Amino acid sequence: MIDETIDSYIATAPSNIALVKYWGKRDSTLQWAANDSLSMTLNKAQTRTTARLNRDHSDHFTFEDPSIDESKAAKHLNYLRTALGFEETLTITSENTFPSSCGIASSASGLAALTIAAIAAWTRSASLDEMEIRGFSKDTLAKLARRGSGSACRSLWGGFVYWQTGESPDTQIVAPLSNEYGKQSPWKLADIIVVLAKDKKSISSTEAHQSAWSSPMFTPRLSGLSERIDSIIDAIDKRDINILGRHIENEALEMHAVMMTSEPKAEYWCKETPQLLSWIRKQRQIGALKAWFTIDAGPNIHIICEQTEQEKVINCLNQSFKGIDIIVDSIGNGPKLEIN
Ligand code: 2P0
Repeated sequence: MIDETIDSYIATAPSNIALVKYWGKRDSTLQWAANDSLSMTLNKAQTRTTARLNRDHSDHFTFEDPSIDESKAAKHLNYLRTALGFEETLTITSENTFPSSCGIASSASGLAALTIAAIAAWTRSASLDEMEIRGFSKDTLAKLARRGSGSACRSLWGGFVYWQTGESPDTQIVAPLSNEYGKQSPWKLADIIVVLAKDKKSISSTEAHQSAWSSPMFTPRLSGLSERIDSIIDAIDKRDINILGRHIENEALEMHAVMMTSEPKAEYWCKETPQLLSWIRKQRQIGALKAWFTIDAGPNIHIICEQTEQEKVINCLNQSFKGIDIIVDSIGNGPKLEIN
């Protein structure tokens, strides 16, 4: 039974789409990524998680979306409690603001929201500012969220977020892109997600990360990445969609080439995935659209374009593919915390 006198700590955290992918780890316990990654925070795709102290002997979870991995969440909550020296158990309720089972990964937003809500409840913090006063700055929260899911550490800020691997697991840095952040408003990019398949992944990202090193393409990828990241950061700074687009497509294809040549293989595409990729390229070639793609660990395609191009892309998709399932998202802000 819910005790009405106990406060609810409600954290809302955004998902993010990686423009430079986190793929492969140097240490899976400490969540030390093999390479730097860079993401765009999303606006609509969010997880809203409520934590309440439950005066009980165990945690309780209600996930109103089956795409949130409950065992990952339970393990992370135990990690946080032990690592931070808290004792109280929690009742956790979590829901995604995007449609259930739409094929969008929710571990980034889910684990970021869980980290914030749980620590807010344990420290009785009513805002992110109060959490900072109690020793939990966004930097600290990002480090903690990373232990639950690597990509979650990039969901602590809005705009473009850069996760640098550093020289050791402890010196990893996550921060918003400073130049971009210094501007009056972020570059208004859209992410039009084409949902091609909603099935559960045949192999989880966490498992597939482990096999990345077995791909003959993985080490060559690592040696070429810093140049690509510099080009992408420069393109964001100059707001040059042509250069950004070219690099993010190569990046997504390279990650999937690594996945497909790993042992065991992680083949996430469905038969429509390459058809859609060809379609996007064709639309660019004929001058119909200024849009580029990226792909997550799944079959669905994220079409990245400037928001001024968004309606054109949506109309063109609807004309070419009757009944196509799309979610229109855009660059968004960081997490929020409220108390009820
Ligand atoms: C990313 N992905 O950068 C990459 C691109 C998927 C493809 O991070 O094991 O769920 O929890 O750290 O964060 C998905 O992997 O893996 C991911 P864990 P995670 O967004």
